[in-house]
Amino acid sequence: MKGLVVRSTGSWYDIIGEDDIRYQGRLRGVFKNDNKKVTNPISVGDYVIFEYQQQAEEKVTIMDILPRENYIIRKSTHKTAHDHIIAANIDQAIIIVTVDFPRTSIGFIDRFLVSAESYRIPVTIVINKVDLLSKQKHLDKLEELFKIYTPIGYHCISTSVVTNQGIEEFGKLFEGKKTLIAGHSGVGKSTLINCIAPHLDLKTGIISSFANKGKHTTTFAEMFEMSPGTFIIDTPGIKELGISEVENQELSHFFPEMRALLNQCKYHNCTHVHEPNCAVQAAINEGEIHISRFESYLGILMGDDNRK
Ligand SMILES: Nc1nc2c(ncn2[C@@H]2O[C@H](COP(=O)(O)OP(=O)(O)OP(=O)(O)O)[C@@H](O)[C@H]2O)c(=O)[nH]1
Ligand SMILES: [Mg+2]
Ligand SMILES: [Zn+2]
Repeated sequence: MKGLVVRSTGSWYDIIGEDDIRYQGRLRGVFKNDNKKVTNPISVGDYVIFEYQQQAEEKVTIMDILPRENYIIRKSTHKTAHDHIIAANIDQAIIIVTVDFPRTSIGFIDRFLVSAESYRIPVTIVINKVDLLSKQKHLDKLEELFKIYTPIGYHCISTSVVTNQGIEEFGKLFEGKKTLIAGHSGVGKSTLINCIAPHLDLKTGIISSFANKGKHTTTFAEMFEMSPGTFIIDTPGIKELGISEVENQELSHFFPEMRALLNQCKYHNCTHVHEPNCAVQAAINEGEIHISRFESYLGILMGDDNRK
């Protein structure tokens, strides 16, 4: 039977079969080694083919995985460890970020956007916890985020579950889609989902006042059906995000504002760093490309972001 993986805890996978029954599956032994580079050969959102085990009806064996339309992958922060597929076959991704409590860096946002752009997965940027922003420097940062990302085509919303700001708009993003929710631990991913789908009653955590960081309350990615045909995937907080599987030569294709200029560079294989008559450099000088975006580009290019 064919099924959709909705939860994975390492060795067991929760699968919704075509018969709408929830099964627990394990991987066929030999299959496990097929894909050596990732910690999880199967991720939430994967479609799989499974067979019943004889002992128990609800325990099944996954025989095969169907080709993925797309996926978001997190490069491991440990050199020795493998990459991790966060979710597969999604229609859109929402990155939840915070100016503070905890702080989300621009570099992190940009690396997430690159990961999504490599499959042309649409991303909305949700800036949560704006109720906590009283200092002018924080309010300036909030404004800056809108200034950086709105002109290059990313929909940005600011939200607060305390004042309800932006929650209605947030709730409208999901209808009929399969949506991945990602971001650092403690930014309010599960809390925001609870706001628009209280029946899910997801566990949420507090922020450590000492480190000003989340405590990794959500431990496994899980897909929920909010209403028929509308799926939401809550995920554990991502600490760092290295970029995997993107060649230096193609990196600028995943920055939409650079992509638009690529055919105007003198050299077709321009890296936009040192070449003469580079349209990207010209746009930076004109203030048309935000310098922070170029800094992220360079960071990824140079591999100083746990890439290697
Ligand atoms: N002030 C304020 N607190 C919020 C807001 N949204 C979430 N929080 C609080 O932030 C804390 C962390 O929220 P969670 O929803 O557990 O965060 P998470 O992103 O799911 O974290 P992980 O599961 O660890 O990845 C909780 O104490 C929430 O009540 C908000 O808009 N304003
Ligand atoms: Mg959570
Ligand atoms: Zn160039």
